[in-house]
Amino acid sequence: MKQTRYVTTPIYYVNDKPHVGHAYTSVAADVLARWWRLQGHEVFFLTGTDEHGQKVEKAARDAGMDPQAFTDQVSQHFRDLTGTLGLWNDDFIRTTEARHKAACSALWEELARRDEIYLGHYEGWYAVRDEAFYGPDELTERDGVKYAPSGAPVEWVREPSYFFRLSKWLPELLRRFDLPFGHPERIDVQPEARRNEVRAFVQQGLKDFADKPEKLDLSISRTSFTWGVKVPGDPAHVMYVWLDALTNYITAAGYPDPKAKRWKFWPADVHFVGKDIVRFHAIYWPAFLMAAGIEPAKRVFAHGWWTIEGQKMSKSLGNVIDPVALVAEYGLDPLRYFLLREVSFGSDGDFSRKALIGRNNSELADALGNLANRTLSLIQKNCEGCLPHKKDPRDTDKLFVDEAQTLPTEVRVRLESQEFHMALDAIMAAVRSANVYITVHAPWALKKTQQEERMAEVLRHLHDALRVFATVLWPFMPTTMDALFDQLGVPADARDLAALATPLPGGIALPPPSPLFRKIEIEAV
Ligand code: ME8
Repeated sequence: MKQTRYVTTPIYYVNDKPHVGHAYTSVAADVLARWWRLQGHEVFFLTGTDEHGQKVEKAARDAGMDPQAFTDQVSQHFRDLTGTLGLWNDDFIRTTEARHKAACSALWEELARRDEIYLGHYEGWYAVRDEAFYGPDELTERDGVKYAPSGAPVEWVREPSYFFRLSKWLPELLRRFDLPFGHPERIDVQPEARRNEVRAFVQQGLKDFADKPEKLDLSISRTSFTWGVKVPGDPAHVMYVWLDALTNYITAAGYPDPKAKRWKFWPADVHFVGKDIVRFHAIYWPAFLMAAGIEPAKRVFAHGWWTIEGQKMSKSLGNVIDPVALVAEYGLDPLRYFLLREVSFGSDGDFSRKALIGRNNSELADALGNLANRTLSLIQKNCEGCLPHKKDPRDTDKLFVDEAQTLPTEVRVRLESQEFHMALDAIMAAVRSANVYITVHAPWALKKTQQEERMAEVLRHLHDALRVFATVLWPFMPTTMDALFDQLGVPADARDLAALATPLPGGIALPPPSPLFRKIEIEAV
């Protein structure tokens, strides 16, 4: 039976159009999903939109629209973006869909049945922008307004509310955070710094409220607005938008139907999130699930934030980057490559046009593009356009041939731990070695000195290496690598990792090559 794999992006708020931060998470999840597809796994990749809550309700009101019409419109921008970014997602979920409301109600009822929910009164600080509650000691005050650590203004809220017994689950969470790697019950929060942050937050809470742990319970319903999923049996309340939103990950897997076709994908392998929403995914979400008797996701991976040309991305600075414009300007694959190459996944990074152009020109156009073009042009010109037969490598070829052959294993190890930048580092090191190899063995000169047999060998080793590069780079740049596969004569059913074990037959005709990447002029920007 095939191994099942499940990866998610956060579902995006529809208060505004998509920006480059959204594109980043989505591309990372797509690369991992495609990598698993290359390995022959059965993959479920989910993305979608988060459409309830006060923040979205307010955005609809500001636009002078009814919330449903407004969310239909903005959600469509996110759905269109999956096409623009070349995502191969298996589903696109909207929290306003009937299947999702049904899943939320079922989860609520299960929690109520297990006595994990009680009715009380909420009094405290709430930030609409973050859709989050904050403790008084987390706030700062400026000009009479109080702010959350995220910079969002908070307001005082006092209303009847249902509570979730979060306090009860915190010790169990700590136990699971601390289990060794590979333990089936471990909740793996990555990177390490985020795991420590989440652990410390839970530990501090347990210490501060040792004698009144119920203070750590979570308010999970609101009565002051209506744009949300109604609480079963008490329609004056709508569910807290994060309980609603997090549930999307099981809705799409078919919850509450245990016989659903997709339930085999749960628990998810990786939830990709930005660093600002780790708390929700690493504390609340696993606690809700454990309380309902459902296994939590295996890993939460939090990536960093992008600044834009050295500045925080913000509407007021007018520097919010539209990913659709970026794709139009630089092409999809250079953008996908840049996002995962430029910074280590998990750290913050700076988005600059100069850096994107630099990576495109030196690594894609020069190093990889020229290597492919030189090799394939020589095969066209000097081998009558036919792939040379495979021969055992001579001693002087062995190091190069081995490096290419072991590359997929190295990439696998890196991608299994979501070190996209390290996977690309290893691939680019191998591309550089191939450029050294072609320069040292100079196949263009061998023809002239009547060493045609040797020339054919060298070109074949280069062709084999290019096939490996196309395979391991396909998850990152699917369109361009499909073009490279075409030029290399790799048939459609041989474009995966297992197929690399079977060499292409010598003698097959290859099409004339054409450039894979274009160089971008810095002056043009
Ligand atoms: O948080 N760089 O949605 P959202 C990188 N609906 N990532 C960034 C970024 C930046 N400059 N700005 C934002 C939500 N992001 C909830 C999720 S999931 C059940 C509900 C990231 O549209 C941010 O970190 O506000 C987050 O992961 C993602 O964009 C979606 O943000």
